[in-house]
Amino acid sequence: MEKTFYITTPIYYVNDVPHIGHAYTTIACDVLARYKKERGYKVYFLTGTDEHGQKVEKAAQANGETPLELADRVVKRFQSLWEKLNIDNTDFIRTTQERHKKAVEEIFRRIEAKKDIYLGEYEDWYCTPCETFWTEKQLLDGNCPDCGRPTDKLREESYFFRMSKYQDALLEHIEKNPDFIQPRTRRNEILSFIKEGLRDLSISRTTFNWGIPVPGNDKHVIYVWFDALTNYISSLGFPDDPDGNFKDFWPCNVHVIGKDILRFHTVYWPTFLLAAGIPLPEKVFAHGWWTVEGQKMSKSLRNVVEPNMLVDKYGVDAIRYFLLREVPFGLDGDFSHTALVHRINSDLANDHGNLVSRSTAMVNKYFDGVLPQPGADEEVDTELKQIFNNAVATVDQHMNNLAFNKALQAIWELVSAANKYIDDTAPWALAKDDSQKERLGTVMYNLLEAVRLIALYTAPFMPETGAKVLALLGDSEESDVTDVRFDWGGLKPGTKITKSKPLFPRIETE
Ligand code: ME8
Repeated sequence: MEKTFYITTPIYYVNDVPHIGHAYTTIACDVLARYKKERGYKVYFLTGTDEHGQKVEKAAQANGETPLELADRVVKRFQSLWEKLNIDNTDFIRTTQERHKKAVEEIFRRIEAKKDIYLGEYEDWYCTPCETFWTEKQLLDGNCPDCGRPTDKLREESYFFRMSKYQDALLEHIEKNPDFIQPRTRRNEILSFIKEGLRDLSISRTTFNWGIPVPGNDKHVIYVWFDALTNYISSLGFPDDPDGNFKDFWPCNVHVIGKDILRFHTVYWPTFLLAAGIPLPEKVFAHGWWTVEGQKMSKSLRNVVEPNMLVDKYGVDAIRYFLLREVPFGLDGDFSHTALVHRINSDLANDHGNLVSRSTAMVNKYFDGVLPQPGADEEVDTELKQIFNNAVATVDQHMNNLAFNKALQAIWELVSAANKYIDDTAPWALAKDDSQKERLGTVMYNLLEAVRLIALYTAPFMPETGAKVLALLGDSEESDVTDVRFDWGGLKPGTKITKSKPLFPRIETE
């Protein structure tokens, strides 16, 4: 049976334009999706936009447009940014699409049929920016405990989901599946939240219109989180096409999210699914939060980092690399131009870029650009091969743990090993001695093979650079990506090797 892999980003609200935080999550998912493809998996990678709810309705009103006009406009901003960042998603879901609406209605009906949805009355404090209800007790000085902004007292008729009924089942699931919520600190946070007791959840609103009407009672619209979370199955063709993508890809392998929306994904979503009789996702991974030059990103501080501008200035691969290399996935991080420039100059221009230029230049100088046949191994060659062979499992383990920075560290150990191999074998000295021609050929072969493997490893992170380097080595068939390509010895002697231009020009700083 074919190996499959399903990965999702959150669907982003259209009341805000995309910034570096959104780009971060989406790039991380793209990297893992590309990596799994390289490893021979059939991959489904989903992203999209969350277009309903009061927040979007209010933003549209403020702009003097309809919510759908706003959504149509902002969705283009997201889609063009993903294109610019080389995001290779399988589908893009919008919650205003008919296919999504059908899925939301169906899951609502299923839960209602089980008598786990009932009509009641609500009185609580509502934070509109967070689209969340709070009890009086949960408020901090009368404000939202999550974002600190003021809340409004709301009393309304509402449909409720019997979330309390699923408390024990959810606890048991989390306890039996230690990897369900990652990282571990997040898991502990959710465990103690559930142990405090789950209340029934209000899942409809009557105070505004912008949403999917409750089946059979269009005075109510369905709560935006009930609506939004369903995107993860509506994209797969649930409920109309149970034998297609839904069968192949559900349950999802990993929902990647920011830590801000952990509770929705690890309490609400799994209990909805339990009630609807649908299997739970395998894993929810919550990454950390980016600040900018030490400060929280906010429109009022005018410090929102605009990804389009960064790409124009530094190039797409440098941005993708930096975001995943700089901060362990799961921890908070700070974005600074100094740190970015430092990474570009040292890791990319110096370590990786120089390796590729020196290697391709030498094979051109000594062998007219035709890859020689390797001869017998010396100790230094065996060591190099061993380092590369060991990396296959190490990198794979880090990628499966979404430890992108560790995977990159392991890959850069390969870069260092290859650079050290050049110093140790001193090809320029071998070239001066005709009797060492065969030895020089072995060194060149091993070096270029190392460059090929590094290109394969870096390609999910830096697709343009990866493809560029592989093309220099006469390998342009990106489609031919299978596990075997990670074995040592894939380059064919006799291949024409093109001399590389600098991959990453150094950025001059004052
Ligand atoms: O919450 N640092 O959408 P949203 C890191 N529509 N990541 C950040 C970030 C930052 N400073 N800012 C945003 C929603 N993110 C809902 C989701 S899912 C069914 C519905 C990223 O537009 C991070 O992934 O507010 C966070 O979880 C997401 O954007 C929130 O996007």
